[in-house]
Amino acid sequence: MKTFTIATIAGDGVGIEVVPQAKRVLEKIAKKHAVTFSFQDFDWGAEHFFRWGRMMPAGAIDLLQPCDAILLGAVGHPDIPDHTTLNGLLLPIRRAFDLYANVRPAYLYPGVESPLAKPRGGEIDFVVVRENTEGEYAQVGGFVYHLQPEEVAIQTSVFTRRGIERIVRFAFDLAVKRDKKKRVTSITKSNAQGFSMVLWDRTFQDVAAEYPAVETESLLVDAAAMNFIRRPESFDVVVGSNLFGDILSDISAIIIGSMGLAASANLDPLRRFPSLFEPVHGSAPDIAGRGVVNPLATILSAAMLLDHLQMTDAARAVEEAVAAVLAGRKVRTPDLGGTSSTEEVTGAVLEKLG
Ligand code: GGG
Repeated sequence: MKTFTIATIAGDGVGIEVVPQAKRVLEKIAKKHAVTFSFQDFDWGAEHFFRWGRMMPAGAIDLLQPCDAILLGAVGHPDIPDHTTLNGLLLPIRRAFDLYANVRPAYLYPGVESPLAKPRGGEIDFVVVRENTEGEYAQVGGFVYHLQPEEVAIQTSVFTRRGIERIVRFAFDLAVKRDKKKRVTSITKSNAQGFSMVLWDRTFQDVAAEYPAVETESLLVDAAAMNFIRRPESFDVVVGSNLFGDILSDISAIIIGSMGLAASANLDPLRRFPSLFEPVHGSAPDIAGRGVVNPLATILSAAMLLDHLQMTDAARAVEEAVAAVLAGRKVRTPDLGGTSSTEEVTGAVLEKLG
């Protein structure tokens, strides 16, 4: 029997509640698909920071590297600055394993209401592909006259042709694989950012020339934000830089009904290192510990993990079970207007899995 080693980092806040729910689903899948998941749980995050002064131990990357995949809950704590939590855990893992493709699907499930008036179930179906290792999140910069009245902060974006080319190519390959609208939309702000984003535009055009069967569109990020609301049904694959992809994927998450439904994969498409799967939402301290967080974003992230492990049937089974629960309109957490608990929603998914 094949065994996959899955590292779990539940992290902080609601992350501690949603990761065990995704594990319940993976355990059920293991029984049905004759595989074993060996979970290695790492208690890194805010509590680790309070005790040891760092979000994860110095050897964390070495501990994760032999695993087949990583499942992450959320990072962030009200008593620790956000830049400390993010730069102490998630961003270093993305960089260490060169997880350059952050894939964030936006699908409006039948039975779920979008806050937008027009789209019905199935009518929003696109994927945001976010460059995940460089750009605005490269952490290059520093302070001059630190903490003095004349303080200066410099934060430099890093855009490389190699980095842009590989993420744009990933987006085109995904559009071909999805075989839907076969359309890639590139997001920049090249009217204002005349170096990095102009390089992005040129690289996009060069890669696009290799995919004549794929339609292309280029939008400035402000126009893209507007069009995600105005014509969400027109998008197929949307590719953007680290910051723009991060921001736009919160819009795409909310127009499919809830942040609690937005899954994501941080992929090493070359499969040299373990890829990381996480809900798009953060640690949500306002609802943490109450047993009401929506587990579906993490369960759908686990489905993406199964896909990455080439357990395609199992991945589809999880997605169909989630779709059936949502179409039933009965068992749902408060973010979707329901009164069910986190555990009850997972229970309904397990029941649909049979
Ligand atoms: N689910 C992981 C998490 O806590 N995400 C919140 C967040 O702020 N992530 C930043 C990022 O994706 O770059």
